[in-house]
Amino acid sequence: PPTVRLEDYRLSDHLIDRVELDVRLDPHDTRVTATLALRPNPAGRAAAPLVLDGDDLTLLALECDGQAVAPDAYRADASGLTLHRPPQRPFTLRIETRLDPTANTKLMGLYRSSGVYCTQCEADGFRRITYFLDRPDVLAVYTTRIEADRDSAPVLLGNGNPVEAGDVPGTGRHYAVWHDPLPKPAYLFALVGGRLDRVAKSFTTMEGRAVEIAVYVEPGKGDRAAYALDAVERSMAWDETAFGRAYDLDVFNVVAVSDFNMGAMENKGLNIFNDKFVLASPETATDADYAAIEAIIAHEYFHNWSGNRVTCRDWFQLCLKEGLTVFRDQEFSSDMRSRAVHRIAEVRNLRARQFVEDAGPLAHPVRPKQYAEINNFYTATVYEKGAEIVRMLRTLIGEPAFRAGMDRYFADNDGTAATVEDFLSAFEAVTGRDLSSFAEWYERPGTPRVAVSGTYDPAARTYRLAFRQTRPGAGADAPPLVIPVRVGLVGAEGPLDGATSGRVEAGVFVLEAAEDALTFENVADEPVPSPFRGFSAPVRVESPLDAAARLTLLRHDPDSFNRWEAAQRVALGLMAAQARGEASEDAGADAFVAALDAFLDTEALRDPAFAAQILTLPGEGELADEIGTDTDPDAIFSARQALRRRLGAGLRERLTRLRETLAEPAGAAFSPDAASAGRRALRNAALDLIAAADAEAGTALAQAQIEAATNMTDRLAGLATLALLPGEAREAALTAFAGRYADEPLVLDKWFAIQAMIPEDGTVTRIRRLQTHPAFAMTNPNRVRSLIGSFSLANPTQFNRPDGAGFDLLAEAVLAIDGANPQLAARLMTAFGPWRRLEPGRRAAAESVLRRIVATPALSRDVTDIATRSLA
Ligand code: B3K
Ligand code: ZN
Repeated sequence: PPTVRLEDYRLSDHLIDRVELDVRLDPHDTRVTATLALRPNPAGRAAAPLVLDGDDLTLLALECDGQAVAPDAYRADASGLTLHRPPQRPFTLRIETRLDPTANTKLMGLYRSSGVYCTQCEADGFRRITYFLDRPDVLAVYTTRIEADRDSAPVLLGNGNPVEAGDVPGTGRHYAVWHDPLPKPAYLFALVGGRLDRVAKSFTTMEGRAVEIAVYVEPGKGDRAAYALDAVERSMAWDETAFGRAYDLDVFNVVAVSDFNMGAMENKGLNIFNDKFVLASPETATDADYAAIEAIIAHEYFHNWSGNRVTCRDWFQLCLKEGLTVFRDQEFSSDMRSRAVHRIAEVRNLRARQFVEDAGPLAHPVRPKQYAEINNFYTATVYEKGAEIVRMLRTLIGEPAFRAGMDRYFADNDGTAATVEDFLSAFEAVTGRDLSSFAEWYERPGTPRVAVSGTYDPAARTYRLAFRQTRPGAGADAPPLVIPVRVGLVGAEGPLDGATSGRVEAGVFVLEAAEDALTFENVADEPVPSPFRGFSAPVRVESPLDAAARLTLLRHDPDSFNRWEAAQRVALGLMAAQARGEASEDAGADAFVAALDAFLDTEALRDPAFAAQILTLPGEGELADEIGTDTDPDAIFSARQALRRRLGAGLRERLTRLRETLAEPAGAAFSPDAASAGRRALRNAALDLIAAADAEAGTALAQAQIEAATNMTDRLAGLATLALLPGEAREAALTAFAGRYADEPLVLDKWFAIQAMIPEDGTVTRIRRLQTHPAFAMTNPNRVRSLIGSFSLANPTQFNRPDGAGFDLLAEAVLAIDGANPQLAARLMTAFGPWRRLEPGRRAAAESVLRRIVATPALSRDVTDIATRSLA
C-alpha cells in the first residue's frame, strides 16, 4: 500500500469556508447534496487542480457556480473527484451523491446500527459521505439539513445548535437543520437519525451560557443513562476549574449506538458512543464499567478543546489531541477517585499494552513518521505514552507553569490545526525554557531503560545515586532523553526527610545526560532509594535492590505508587525465577507473604482499593515482558498460579476475615463511588486468592457470592473465580448467568469474555461453539472483541497453544471479518504483536499463521499493514 510520510506534508491548494449539507436519509438510497464554498489557498500552488477525496461514492450530479460541470472538465469515480481547472477565485461546488447506509458494514461514514442512522468520520470516513478535502487542516463552518421518515427516525441530530425543524408535508417525512458556528475539520462531522429515548439536564457555564446536556439511548434504557449524564456534567464543571475551559454551544448531545468500531467519538456537540460506555445500572455494570464510562465521557467531552477548538494539522500529530486528552481524562478521574489508585491503574494499562507494543514489531514513535493506514495508529503508544509525555512536561516545569502553558496553547491555536511544535512552543513561551531536547520523546519508538544504583558512604554520611539511560535500538548518536525522576530516600524506620541534594528540586531530579549521579547529604544510615515516584517517566527501571530493600519501600515509602511498585517487583522476581525454572525452596515467598500480612494488618481497612491493588499480582503479559525472550506461556501461567496459591494459603485467615468485615450490610443501596468500589475490589481480590489456594472453599464462596449478589461487580467476580475452577459448579453458574441475562447483549459480552479467558485446553472448542450462539455476531464489534479479542489478548496459554490452534482461531476470525469490517479485523490482528518473543516452537507456529494471512487474496489495507509490519 502507498505510504504517507510526515516529511511530505503540504498545505492544501484549496480551502473550504462553508459546507451546506442536505442529507435525505433512506435505508438503502440516501441522497447527500453538499454545497461547498471553496477558494484557492493563497499559500498553496496557483492553478492547481482540485482533488477531492471519495471512498465508495456514487456521483449523481455536479455543478460549479450553478452550472453543470462539463464531462471533460472533471473526473470522478468511487475514490475521488478531480476538477481539472477550478476557478482561480472563490467558487461554489454542488455535489450530489448517493449511498447505502444499510450496506455499510465498515462502520465508517454513514451507517445504520440497529436501525439508527449514525456516522463515524475520523479518521477518513467523511469521504464516504461526499467528495471533500478530507484532511484535518481544512476547517469549515457546517450547516446540515437532515431529513428522514418521521416514524422510524423521530430524533434527528447534527453538530452545533438546532436551528429549525418541521414536517415535509404529505410525505410522512420530517427534517431538522443544525448549524455549527465553529469551523471544524470533516472528521468531526456527525449526524444521527433514529428512534431513541432522551435524558437531559441543564448546565450553566462559568461564562453564563445555558447548556442543555442530553444523552440518547435505545428506547426503554433511559434509566441506564443517568450515570453518563452525570459524568458529562461533572466533566464540564471540571474543565472549567482545572483548565479554565468552558463549553461553547447551546446543546451537548451524547448518543449511544450498539455497533461501533471503538469506544466513542468526539464529534462537535454530538458525541457518538459505543453503548457499552454509556449504559450502566447496578444489575448490569461492574465498578470497572462505571469507571470506564466516567473516563470516556470525560475524554470525549475534553476533546471539545483539545482536539476540536484546537485540532491537528495532519494525522501524524494525532498525539497532540489524543495524548493530551488522555492526560486530561486521567487527571479528571484522579480527582473524582483516588489519585494513587488511579495512577496504579494507568501504569498497569501502560505496561500491559504500550510497553508490549513498544517492544514488538508494531512499535512506532508517539509521533509516527509514516503510515500506510492511519486507522492502525490509534494505538496505546499515541494515546497512553502520549499522555505520559504531557505528564512529564508538567513534572518538569511545575503545575503553575503547566497551566499557564496550556492557556497559552489554547489562546494561540484556537480555531486552527496545530502541530506538536505549536504545543511545545506555548510552554517555551511561558517558561523561557528550551524544550527541544524534551521533544525527542515524540520521535523514537522503544521504552527507555534507566539503570539506578546507589552507594552509601557512612563516614561522609552521603548517598550517591547514579543513573544511566539507554534506549533499545538507538544508535550511539541518539541524543539522550530528558527524564524527570521524582526521587527520595527511605530508611528502615521511615522516609529520610533530612537527606537533601541540591540536584533535587521539589522532589524531582532531571536526568538529561546518558549518565549522571546525584549525592544526598546528611544521610544517617544506609537508605533504600525510591526513584520514579508516581511513575514519573515511562521507562523500565533497572535496580539491583534485593527483595528485603523493596519490602522496606512497601512498608515505609510515602509515595503510594512506589509502595505498590515495590510489591509488584518482588512478585515479578519470584514468578520470573519460577518460570525460568530457577526457583529453589523459596524463603522469598515466605518473606513476601509476611510483608503482605503486615501491610494488610495496618492498611487494608484504611484504603481497601489500594490494598486490592497490592494483592493483585502482575499479569502473565507483564511477566512475559519481564522475561523478554523465548517465553513459555504455560510456565508463566504456572508460576503465577503458584504464587497466587502461596498468597492465598499464607493469608487465608486474614483474607477470610477481611471479606466478612468488608461485606455490605444487607439492604444497603448500591453506590458506584470509589470508596464502595474499593471495598468490593478488596473482597474480590481476597476471593481470588482464597480460591487459588483452596478450590473447594473457593467454589463454595463464589457460589454463595453469586447467589447473594446485588450488583454485577460481585456477581461477575464470583463467576470469574468459578471460571478458573473446572467442574460442574462452573458450568451450572455459566448456564444460569446466560439465562438470567439472555436479553442483555452487554452482559452476555462479559459471559463470552469470561469463557474466552478460561486457561484450559477445552477453550478453543468452547469458543468455536460460542461463535454459533444466537447472541453472538461476527458483525458486532462488541461481541467480537468479547469473545475473540478476550481470547487472543487475555488468555496467553490458550491463544499461544503449542499446536497453533489458538493462532488458527484468530486467523479464521480475522479473515471472516476483514471483508466486512477491516478496522475491526486489523485491531484483532494486533494480538500477534508479541509473537517473536515466544519460545521457538510457538514462534514458528505464529509465523506460519501470519504468513498465511499475508498471502490471502483481497486482504484489506488495514490487515495487510498490521500483518506485514508484524512480520518485518
Ligand atoms: N478520536 C476517536 C478515535 C477515532 C478512531 C478512528 N479509527 C475517539 C477518541 O480517541 O476520543
Ligand atoms: Zn480521543
